[in-house]
Amino acid sequence: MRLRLPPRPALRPPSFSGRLHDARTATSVGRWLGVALAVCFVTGVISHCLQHPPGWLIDELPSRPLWGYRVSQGLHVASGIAAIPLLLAKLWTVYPRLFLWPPLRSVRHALERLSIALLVAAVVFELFSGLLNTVQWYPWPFSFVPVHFAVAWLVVGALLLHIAVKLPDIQAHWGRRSPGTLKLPAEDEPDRRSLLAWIAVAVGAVTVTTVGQSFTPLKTLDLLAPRHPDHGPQRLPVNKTAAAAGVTSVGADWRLTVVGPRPYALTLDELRAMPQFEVELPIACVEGWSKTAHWTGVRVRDLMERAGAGPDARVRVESLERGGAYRVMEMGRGYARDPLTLLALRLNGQVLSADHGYPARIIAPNRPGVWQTKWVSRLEAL
Ligand SMILES: Nc1nc2c(c(=O)[nH]1)N[C@H]1C(S)=C(S)[C@@H](COP(=O)(O)O)O[C@H]1N2
Ligand SMILES: [Mo]
Repeated sequence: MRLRLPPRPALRPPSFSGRLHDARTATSVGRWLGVALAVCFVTGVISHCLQHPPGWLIDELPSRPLWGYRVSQGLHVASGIAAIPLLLAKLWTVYPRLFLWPPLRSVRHALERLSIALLVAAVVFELFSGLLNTVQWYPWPFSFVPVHFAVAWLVVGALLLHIAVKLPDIQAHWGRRSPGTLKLPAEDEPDRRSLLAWIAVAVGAVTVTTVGQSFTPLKTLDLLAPRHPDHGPQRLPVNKTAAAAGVTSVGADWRLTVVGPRPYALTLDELRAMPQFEVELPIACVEGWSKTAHWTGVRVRDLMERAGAGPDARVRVESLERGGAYRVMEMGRGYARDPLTLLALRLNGQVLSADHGYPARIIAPNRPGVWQTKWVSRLEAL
């Protein structure tokens, strides 16, 4: 039986003169994009577990390595940024297929195109919502974290499906000596190599001009990232200033309240009279910047012990801030009993500035910046 194809439209689909819209180029670019998305996904799940752990995980979260969250979130943002030029290159390589005629050949073909549409939409959404989050711009009505996290799973599902469907093509074009590759015109190879080289230059350029926000050896090249690790009071960036948080008048009547079986309150002078510890720990913001600083203060576990709390207690921390998502924070016992977790009073040798949380803030190892609560007024054993 002969299949009757629909007539070609009067308006002819465009023809493409570029010769690199082929499976070999799509495979070359696709595998780098795949690596970037895989790194971005794994580090994103780590970030999510540290920021919003499910109940059973709260006490199991490790407070080591000290730099764990800093590296993982630096990679998350860097791989997401690197994926943007890779995605654009990949879309350029395959976009002539948008104009395939007939657009749908079978149910299988329809499902394949649908899954690609879903994949492209989800990846574009993830990369651009993430990028806008790094500059703290939220031009949408939904809350960023849950939606960004949910769509990440959509990307993974659609990507695995895409790889499974394209596996024969991927195998045929993986290496220069793969069987499918030989059939392509050899004269395109130099063009393909220069295309790939320019993609590498683009990825290198966006990486080198932004990665210094967390990888401080490259901080002098940090031209495009929204935060520079050295810019801010006491040589540390600030996310929310004291003015923005409405914490502008901390007076001599400030007290730290510690609640446990034997609750008590301390003045700032009494806190300063307790044994002080010094730690070298980073603030690692989920938005991508991070920087190590020198903190001095009182161990949270000493404060909790004095209130009669057991070594397994979780700690709830409250800020003077009136509202805001980070006014209240809870830490699992892994962080609460870590000797490096401090209620810090000093930063880089000086009394904390208002923007860094005067009179007291939390600093804990291997934790997202959002949970390094500033302007602390109350600790409670749970
Ligand atoms: N009370 C309170 N603490 C807070 C925040 C906040 O908005 N309110 N922002 C957090 C975020 S998102 C980060 S990255 C760090 C930044 O700390 P820094 O300003 O001292 O560098 O503080 C955290 N502590
Ligand atoms: Mo942050």
